[in-house]
Amino acid sequence: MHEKGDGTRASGETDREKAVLVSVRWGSTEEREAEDSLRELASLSETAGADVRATFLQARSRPDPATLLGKGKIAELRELIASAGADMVVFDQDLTPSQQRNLERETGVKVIDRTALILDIFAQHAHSKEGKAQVEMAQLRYQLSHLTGRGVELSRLGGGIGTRGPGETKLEVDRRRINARIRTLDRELRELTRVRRVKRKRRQRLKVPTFSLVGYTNAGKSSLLNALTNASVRVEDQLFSTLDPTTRRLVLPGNRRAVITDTVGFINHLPHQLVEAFKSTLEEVREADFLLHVIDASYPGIERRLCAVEEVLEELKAERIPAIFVLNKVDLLDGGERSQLRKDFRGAVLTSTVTGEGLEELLERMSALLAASRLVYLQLPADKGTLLSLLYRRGQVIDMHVEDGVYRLTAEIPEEIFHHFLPFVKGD
Ligand SMILES: Nc1nc2c(ncn2[C@@H]2O[C@H](COP(=O)(O)OP(=O)(O)OP(=O)(O)O)[C@@H](O)[C@H]2O)c(=O)[nH]1
Ligand SMILES: [Mg+2]
Repeated sequence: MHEKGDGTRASGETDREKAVLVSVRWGSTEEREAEDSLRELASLSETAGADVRATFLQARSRPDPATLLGKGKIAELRELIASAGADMVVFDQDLTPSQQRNLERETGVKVIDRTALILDIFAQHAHSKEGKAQVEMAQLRYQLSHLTGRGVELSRLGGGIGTRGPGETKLEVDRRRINARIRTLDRELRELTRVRRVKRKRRQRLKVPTFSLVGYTNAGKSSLLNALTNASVRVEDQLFSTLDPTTRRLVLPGNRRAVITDTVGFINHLPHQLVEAFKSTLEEVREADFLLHVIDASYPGIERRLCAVEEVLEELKAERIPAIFVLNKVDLLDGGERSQLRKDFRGAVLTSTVTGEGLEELLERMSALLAASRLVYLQLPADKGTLLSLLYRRGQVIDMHVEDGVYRLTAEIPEEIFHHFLPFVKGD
């Protein structure tokens, strides 16, 4: 996928862990999809600070319940580990605690899965108090789900890459202590969520429409935020470099004011513990008026990544928010590839934060979205008073009468709040 991001870890080459990556394909998974996923696992491993020595792909009709891989393949894997001088194995598939244990016994090295790896990267990249608390919460939940039947001896940070430094303290963590810690973190996070909500409410009261950047990790969301607002948010060729949301003001063509927020990127099989723990950060997405869905157009398999992002948006109940698709990094494409993209993704804006191409067009499109409203006929039940007042504040009520305790309205509704009214729109 991308070149190895050097300097991702301060440590020298010698203490980088040497990893073999394994993916087991079964059922209807296509080979290309599995290879793609394995390439992504390599990026993740390198971002986490490991040195990827070899990869190993097996197709089976169904996984072996004890070890995923079959007996013969385990022997092959053992040889590969020895010849590559590897000291760990990373599985692309989630492992149950007993599978992990069996595999560690069979291979003689540390075995982790994709979820543990992603949690580890998040741990390395968390800077703010909130980010750190969210990551720790996700890790504790992961540990908790992997405690069963294990002589519990886990490192504090979940036993991923980069968490085994010499100064590390191995802790005997039992369920009760994990739970107690989860409760403390939960209290802290609730308070931070409250503060975040207050800030957001203030923005909403000021009626400044919000655009939220969403998309796959490394698509160029932070670069776009910087390019559009001259802000300086950390941009790196790494996965999950942004964990803390950043909000910036923006003046769009036609002198329309808006704010734009950058947040954590998504990935295929984003561990649900993370979605859960990052709920308050991701609330920013759900509460946005519009989404800028950023896609790395230079990466093969755009559709798969689009679907992964759509899945997370659904989980966040943000799938109905109007979105502009932004196909970024088009500087890496030739003319033919660009026109193909224009055909495949009608309505998308092609951008490059490197050459500045498409940025004006994007700003124009954002402005047009703010200006747009729809004329509709609504039937609003009497208990939807807040929606009615929202309509009066932000929209244009053209005609209204009440019948059987139901408001019957003809109104112009701005695009950014339209999704609130969708269930009450009658006919055309
Ligand atoms: N060639 C090219 N590279 C780009 C472009 N935009 C961003 N990049 C590069 O893509 C990488 C990722 O950019 P970021 O802006 O950090 O991506 P992100 O979506 O914020 O990533 P996360 O925060 O990790 O989810 C960096 O190496 C950028 O320099 C572009 O238009 N063209
Ligand atoms: Mg970013």
